[in-house]
Amino acid sequence: MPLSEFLAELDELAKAAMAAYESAADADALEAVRIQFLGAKSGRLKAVQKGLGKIDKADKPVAGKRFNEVKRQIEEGFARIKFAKAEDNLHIQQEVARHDPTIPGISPPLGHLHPITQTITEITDIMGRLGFTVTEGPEVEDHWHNFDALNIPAEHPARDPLDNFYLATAQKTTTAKPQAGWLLRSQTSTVQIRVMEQTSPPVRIISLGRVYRPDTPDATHVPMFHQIEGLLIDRHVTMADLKSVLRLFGTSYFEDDVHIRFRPSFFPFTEPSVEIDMSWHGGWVEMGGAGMVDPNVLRTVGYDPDQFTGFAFGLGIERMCAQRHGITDIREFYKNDVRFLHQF
Ligand code: FA5
Repeated sequence: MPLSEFLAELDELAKAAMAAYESAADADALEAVRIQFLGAKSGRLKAVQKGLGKIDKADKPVAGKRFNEVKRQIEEGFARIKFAKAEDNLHIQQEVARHDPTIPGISPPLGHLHPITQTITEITDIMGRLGFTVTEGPEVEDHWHNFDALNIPAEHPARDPLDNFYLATAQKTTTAKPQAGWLLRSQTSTVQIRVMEQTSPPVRIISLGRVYRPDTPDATHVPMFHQIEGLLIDRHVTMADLKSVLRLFGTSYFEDDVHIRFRPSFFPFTEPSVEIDMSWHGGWVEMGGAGMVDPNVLRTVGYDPDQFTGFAFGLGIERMCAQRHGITDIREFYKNDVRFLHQF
């Protein structure tokens, strides 16, 4: 093989390698080019090296010297381009990482409290400011606290199995109280009894929690809902106190000058009993029931009705929350549609 042809082949290879290095898009492509030219087995340089054996003996030193130069050139070219590309990348990364405090941050999506939980917190705050402390009672109740002690006699329709979730668990056999058995409480009025059984008057409490009724779900009914129970027992308590407390409470919760209207009603544990309406946007909205605690109830828990009187009220929390936010169907609270819940 003539020397000139071999040298031209080497020059060609060096040029091709440099061009290929330049056009490699990333580190992987660059490495592929290196293998293509410098690969120990089937690299293009290796192929050209084979021509070295066919060079005249006299020309061999020149050809070998030039071969080594080109080999070094291709190797150094690779190292240089690799370094330059890494530098470029670093600059790009630094550009991206440079902090611009004027760009709004990316806030991670955060959950928040359920609207009913928010309402409970708010109501607790308002009633706390009016001097009421929070108490709790069990959701699984016995008949005594759900009915008997609340002056609801054995044959009363409020005990109808169609209106209550009775539990088919073992009966409470040790109690001396009548109507032993368990149910999911149908009202928070049970807590009135539990508190009065354990405290001497005066009493000023609220209790908020879940209650259960086998009501068919509709826009204003769900089978599991929440009530707030209020109870105030002291000397000389009257219906006027009840109305004042409810008005202060309504005005604070609805952030409006709410008025209270009482309509005659009946609850076995209050006498007299009323339905509570609150004025709202020009109309009257029913919020719950209330009344003066029945002397029978006071006697049952060992209070002297000649010394102490008191009022009690019970309001539906879902309906209050719906009213305030303009929700027309309380079932929305329990569909777990985050698009709905996210609005609160
Ligand atoms: C009672 O539960 C009485 N314990 C209230 C009471 C307490 C009276 C203390 C006197 C003294 P009532 O069954 O009306 O009353 O229920 C009270 C409120 O709970 C209703 O006005 C309504 O706002 C709400 N409520 C009743 N049933 C449902 C239901 N299925 N879904 C959602 N809210 C309901």
